[in-house]
Amino acid sequence: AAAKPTAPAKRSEFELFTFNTWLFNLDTELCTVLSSISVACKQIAAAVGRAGISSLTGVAGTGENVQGEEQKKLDVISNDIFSMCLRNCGRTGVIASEEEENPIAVEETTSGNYIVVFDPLDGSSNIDAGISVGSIFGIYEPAEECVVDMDDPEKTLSSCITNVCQPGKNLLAAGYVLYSSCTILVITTGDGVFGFTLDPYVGEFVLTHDRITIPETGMIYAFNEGNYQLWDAGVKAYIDSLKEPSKWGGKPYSARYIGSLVGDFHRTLLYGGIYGYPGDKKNTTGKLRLLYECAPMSMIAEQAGGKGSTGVERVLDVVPTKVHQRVPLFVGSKKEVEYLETFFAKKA
Ligand code: AHM
Ligand code: MG
Repeated sequence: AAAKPTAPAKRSEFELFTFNTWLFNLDTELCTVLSSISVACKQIAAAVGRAGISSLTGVAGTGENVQGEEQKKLDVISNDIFSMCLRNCGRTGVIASEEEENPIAVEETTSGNYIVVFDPLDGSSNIDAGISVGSIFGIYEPAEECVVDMDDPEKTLSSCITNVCQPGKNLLAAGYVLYSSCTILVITTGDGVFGFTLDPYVGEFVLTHDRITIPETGMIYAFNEGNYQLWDAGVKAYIDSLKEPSKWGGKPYSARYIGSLVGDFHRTLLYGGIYGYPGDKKNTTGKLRLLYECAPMSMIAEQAGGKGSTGVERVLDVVPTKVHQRVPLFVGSKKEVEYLETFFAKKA
């Protein structure tokens, strides 16, 4: 059942509308999964905040992950925290992480059987400089009954992959947690977008952003322009056009790029504008992963009145064929993403 919570008028300055209160409006099984994710993210926030003090910066020495990227200590820790919380909640059938090659069938499941996809610590190249990072997650219902056959690991794995490889339009819930000057959890269960800020004194996520809507337009773009020479003519022409003062009759757009999807997306959600990671000559499908980066962010954008596109297709319609599949991503204000799409249409 979709949540329809809106914070009631405050009766006292001490009254808090917490994430846990909000969760009571949901199906109890889903509520248990989301509650476990919020606990994982509180733990990760604590680890990120103390990284420099407790020697948690730097690489883990575990070598490259499935993405061919060197794992940081905090990537490994965050993945362990996320996985343990999801296993312990007893309601997840399959989990798939950016940090693990294959999805995992959860033996501890008692009921619920949700499929959870996640990137436990996105933007981790920023950690050592104390710059914003985040966690991203999406939750699906099983596409088929999950086969867990300990004598046949291949059968189990193929069933897990089928359950995980669902288009974003099937998502029951999507969210992220930004670890920045404050820790903020943003979530949708298909009925609007809500933001909860972690009160460090009380230890609870408190509703601070009730039904977020993204501005229809916005004068900020977030692209890694270092890749400009590798882009297609359409993307180059689009970015060039944003620098023309005449475009909307006013000043040129501002460029902002943290290099942390969660931070760049969160600013776009609140202030408007566009975030983009195009395909390029070297990586034709871009860098970002469909299942646990592009699809959850696109669901949140759509639920807030914005758009998520590959340039030629709605991100939520893309059916994954691989767990770690990449797609180009353009997400943000509706009119900004539609304007970008006209440059792809010209090319076709
Ligand atoms: P990660 O999952 O390995 O952290 O990579 C994803 C990150 C995003 O947060 C960010 O938007 C992007 O990579 C930045 O990439 P680049 O450094 O190529 O601009
Ligand atoms: Mg990531």
